[in-house]
Amino acid sequence: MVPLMEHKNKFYVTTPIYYVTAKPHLGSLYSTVLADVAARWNKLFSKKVFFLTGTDEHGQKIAEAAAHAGKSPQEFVDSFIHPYKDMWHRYHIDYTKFIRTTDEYHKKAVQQWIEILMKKGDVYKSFYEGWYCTPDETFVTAKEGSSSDEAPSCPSCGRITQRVSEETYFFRLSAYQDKLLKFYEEHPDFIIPKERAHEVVNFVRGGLKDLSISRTTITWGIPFPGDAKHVTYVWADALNNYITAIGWGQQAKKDEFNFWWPADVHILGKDIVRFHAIYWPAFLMALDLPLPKHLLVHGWITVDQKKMSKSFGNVVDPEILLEKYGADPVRYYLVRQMAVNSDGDFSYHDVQERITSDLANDLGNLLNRMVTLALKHEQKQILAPKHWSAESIHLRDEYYNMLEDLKKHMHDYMYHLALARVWKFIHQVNAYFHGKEPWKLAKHELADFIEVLSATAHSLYAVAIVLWPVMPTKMEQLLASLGKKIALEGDQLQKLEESPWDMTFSLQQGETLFIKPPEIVQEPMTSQETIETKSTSPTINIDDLTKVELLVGTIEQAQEVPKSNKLLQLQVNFGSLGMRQILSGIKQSYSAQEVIGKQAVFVVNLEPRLMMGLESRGMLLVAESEDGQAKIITPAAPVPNGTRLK
Ligand code: ME8
Repeated sequence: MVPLMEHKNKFYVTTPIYYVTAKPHLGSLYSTVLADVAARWNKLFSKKVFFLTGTDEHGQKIAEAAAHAGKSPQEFVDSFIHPYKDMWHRYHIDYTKFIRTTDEYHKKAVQQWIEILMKKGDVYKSFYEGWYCTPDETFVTAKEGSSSDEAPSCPSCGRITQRVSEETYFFRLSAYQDKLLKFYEEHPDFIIPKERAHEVVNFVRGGLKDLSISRTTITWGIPFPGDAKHVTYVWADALNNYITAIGWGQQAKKDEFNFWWPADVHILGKDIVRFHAIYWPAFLMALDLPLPKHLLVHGWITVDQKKMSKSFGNVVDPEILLEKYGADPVRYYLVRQMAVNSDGDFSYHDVQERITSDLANDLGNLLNRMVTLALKHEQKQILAPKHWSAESIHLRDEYYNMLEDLKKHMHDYMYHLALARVWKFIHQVNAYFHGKEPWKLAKHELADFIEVLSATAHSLYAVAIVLWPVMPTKMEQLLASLGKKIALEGDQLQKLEESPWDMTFSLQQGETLFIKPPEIVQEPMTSQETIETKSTSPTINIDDLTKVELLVGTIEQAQEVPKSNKLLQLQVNFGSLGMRQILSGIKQSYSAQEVIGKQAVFVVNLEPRLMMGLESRGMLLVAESEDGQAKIITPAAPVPNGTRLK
């Protein structure tokens, strides 16, 4: 068995390196956000973290795309580096290193790898005759029994393959079949989720053929050492990025390499599992290097149940999402909505729903209500009480339970479950806060009021820390509202778990944490389409809303106002709150007779106004239909007169 390095207080995470034939799309963003979440989560434990991402720049696919664009391959790949780095920066992706496979140190290290393998006899020269899928950069074997000149389709993407017949260097993959099977057996959690391991094991059991690792019919690749006719096969080049980036092949970086390797987790989509679970471990075995601890294999983001890809023309542009919703809400949507272990369909409706319901209503409003109420009652410094009530202790127990469950989900890389668990707790905090009615306690029970503020602040503090890996900027803003900062020294989770809730908070009114997105007018899909933004009023907070007193009343009497072609004079019954005269400009839409007996919604705390010599003490709410007609707003079912809207 290949020995695993002893445990070190470090965490090394990687994303796939992306083919640079286009700007990043939502799929590449998804893998990269997952890696960023993993990196930041480990930083919370004060681990040393190395987060690697980058670009895969060689091979036939890129050479063809460059030719199509009328550029040299180098010019072509260079043009995508800024868009990638810029996008990652704007999505708060805090990578340690961005590797390009055209980097000199990488090219030299790959050549060194080939030389070592040649010396060992793991690489030999022969002839390859078969099929090749350029979009997937993969050799495809024809099905048993099919005629030798019938092009098979690629088992991964379904496209028709091309005939390849050339001299090549082979890697002796077949020699690693048994070792690989033994490794999978001894490391059942190598591939996450486990379901994905079966297909890999079955494939290897089916027999491994030696792998062609050089091409003579293309020139855009790393020159094969000692044989100028050949360039290195793009996957043999690309997979090695995971070791070359941290110094393998450079004498001066030996210690650095030994510190970081093996990778703790490689994150990748299910389309490239075979390369990572079979070829890559075999390459490492050939070097006598330890194998990565885990592969986190996530599903595909689909649009209308079809894989999102350039060729289907259904690519979602992360740039548009960023402009519409901001980086952190999109990160949250991706991590929460897409189950790591299965495919997930993208929809704007779901993005809006997640932001409105989870972020703005459940989390943002809770923070805002708590801080606004506290400051309104001049409570800025919130000290923890000496004794907690039973309800607060119950909430604190739920907080401990949440932390325990969350840690397990995060450890298993089931991030969508981790977020669902945090939201269960946020709902409990909301129920606690509203159940305690602190706005009533503020008037007569100051100690109880402060206790509710303190328990809520302790809960929100923990929520902000554990959600920081997913929404770093927003959670730093939340912490600032509590008078706190993110600390990355020591084990933050342990601190939360051991907290007896004895912190003091210094509350600050910040900007609204999450803004509800306006209704979608038209779904933007690709980068070519322009973004349609609706003009919206500035947002208000809940306190602004409660300033407006909205009551349901029944119109008991109605008559036309003489000489006015707009106004009706209404007498409205508000139950125990009495009758009121309200004038309304609905005469073009309703006759006086039509409105009598209707229940409707009124603003009742507007300043009284004189219209045509008559006093109006309120305003009837109406919606205007497309043809300009006023439509009275009526409760869906009758309610007692004087019912307040909330
Ligand atoms: O395969 N849903 O690069 P690539 C989810 N260069 N993830 C998606 C996705 C989708 N619809 N589309 C792409 C390559 N991805 C090689 C990798 S690594 C040594 C070399 C993500 O640009 C997902 O992680 O085609 C997938 O595996 C990766 O992008 C493929 O990126």
